[in-house]
Amino acid sequence: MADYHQMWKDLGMDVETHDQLCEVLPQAFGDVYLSQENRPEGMDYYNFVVAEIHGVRPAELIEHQKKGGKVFGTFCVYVPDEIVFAADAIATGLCGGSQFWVPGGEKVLPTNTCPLIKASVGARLDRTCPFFRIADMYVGETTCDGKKKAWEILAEDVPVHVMDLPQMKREKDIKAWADEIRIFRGVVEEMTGNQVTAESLHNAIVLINNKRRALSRLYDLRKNEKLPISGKDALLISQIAFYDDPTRFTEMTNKLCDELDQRVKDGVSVFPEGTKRIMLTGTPLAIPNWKLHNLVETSGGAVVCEEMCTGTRYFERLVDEAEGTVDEQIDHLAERYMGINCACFTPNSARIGDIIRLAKEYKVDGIIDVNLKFCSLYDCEGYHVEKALKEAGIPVLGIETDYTDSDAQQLRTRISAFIEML
Ligand code: BJ8
Repeated sequence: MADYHQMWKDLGMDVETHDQLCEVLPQAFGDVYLSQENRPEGMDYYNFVVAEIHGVRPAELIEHQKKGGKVFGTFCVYVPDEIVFAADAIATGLCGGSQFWVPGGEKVLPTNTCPLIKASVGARLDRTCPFFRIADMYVGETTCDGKKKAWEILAEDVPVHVMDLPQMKREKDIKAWADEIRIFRGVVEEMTGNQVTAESLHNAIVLINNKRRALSRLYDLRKNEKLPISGKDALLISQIAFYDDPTRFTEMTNKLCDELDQRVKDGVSVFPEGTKRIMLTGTPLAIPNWKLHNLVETSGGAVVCEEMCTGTRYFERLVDEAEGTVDEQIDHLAERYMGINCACFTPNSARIGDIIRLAKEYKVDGIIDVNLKFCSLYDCEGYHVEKALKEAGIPVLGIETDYTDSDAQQLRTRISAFIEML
C-alpha cells in the first residue's frame, strides 16, 4: 500500500491510533477473503479497493475538494445520493462496521446502543477514519432513536443535516418525503453553490440507476444452482458500492458480471454440489463486518442473498428515468426510496413479502435472521419475520450479534447445527 501518512495528518487524524487499524485490517481481509479458492479474477479490483481503503478513494475526494467540490457523508439508504451528484458533489457512505471504533462511541453514547451507531460516532470523534474527516457535511435521518441522538452529538463536531423520514407509507408520507428531498436539495445547493437542474438531476438518476442495474445483475447471477461467486465476495462488492466512484464501480461490476456469465455457461461453481443455500435478512453489515458470511461459508453453507441495506434494499427498483422538471423528478425519487422496507416503518409487512419472494428467487434452503445487538427495531420485527417464514415452511435461525469476536465460536456451533439440519 502507498504511504498516505501525510494526507492523514493533513486531515487532522490520530495517525498513531489509526496505524493500529491499518495493521489488523490486511490480516483480517487475508484470512476471510484471500483464503478462498477459485475466486473470479474480477475480484482483483475490489481487493485493491480494500487494500487501499483509507488511501485511494479519500485522495480522490480530497482532489475533488481542492477543485472546490463538496463531499456529503450518509448513513442510510433512504438518503438520495442523486441530489448530491446532481449538484456536482460526491456522496459517500459512512456507516462504521468495525469493533475498532466502538469504544470511541461508548465514550459519549450508552453501551446499550447498537454497534453501527457507536462505531460511526467513534470513527469521527477518535479521528481514525479519513472518510469521516473529509465529509463537509453529514446527512442523518430519523430512522431509529439511537441515530437521532447520535446526530446531535456529531453536530457539535461537524455540520449535520437531518432528513425527517416518515415512518408510515401512506400517500401523505410519500409526499412528506418528497418535501424533505426538496429541503435537502436547497441545503445541497447552498453548501455547494451549484444548482440542481432538471438535466443534472436526470443524469444523476441515470448514474445511480446504472449502479443499481449492475448490482442487480450481480445478484441475479447468485440465483444460479452453480454459484459463480461466494457470498463473501458479493457482500464486499455491496459494501464498496457505498463509497466508490459510481461510474467506475458500475463499470468494474459489469466487467466482473461478464466473467461470471462465462462461469455460468461453463458450469463453474465456487462451492461443492449440495452446499446449502442461505439467505441473510436483517440489520446491515457495514464494511469491514464480514463475520457472519465467513461463519456460514466456513460451516458448510453458501450465502446466496442478503435482504439487507448492504444487499437487496440498496439496489432493488429503479427511479423512473422519465425526463421532467426537478419537482417531478423529486416525486419519482420519493416514490422509489419510500419503496424500501426498513423496520423503522410501521406496519412493515411488505418486508416480509420481500423476504419470502427472495427466498424463492434465490432457491434458499434456510434463512438467518440477523440482529445487531441493541437494535430494537429489527429485533422486534423478528417476531413477524420468523412467524411468517415458519408458516411458509422456510427454516429460519434468529441470531443477535455485535462486532466483537467473543461469540464467534458459539455462533459457529449454532450455524453449523442449523445448516446440518437443512
Ligand atoms: S434503511 S436498516 S440503513 S435505518 S441497526 S442504526 S436501525 S439500531 S441501520 Fe439502517 Fe437505513 Fe433502516 Fe437500512 Fe438503528 Fe438498528 Fe442500528 Fe440501524
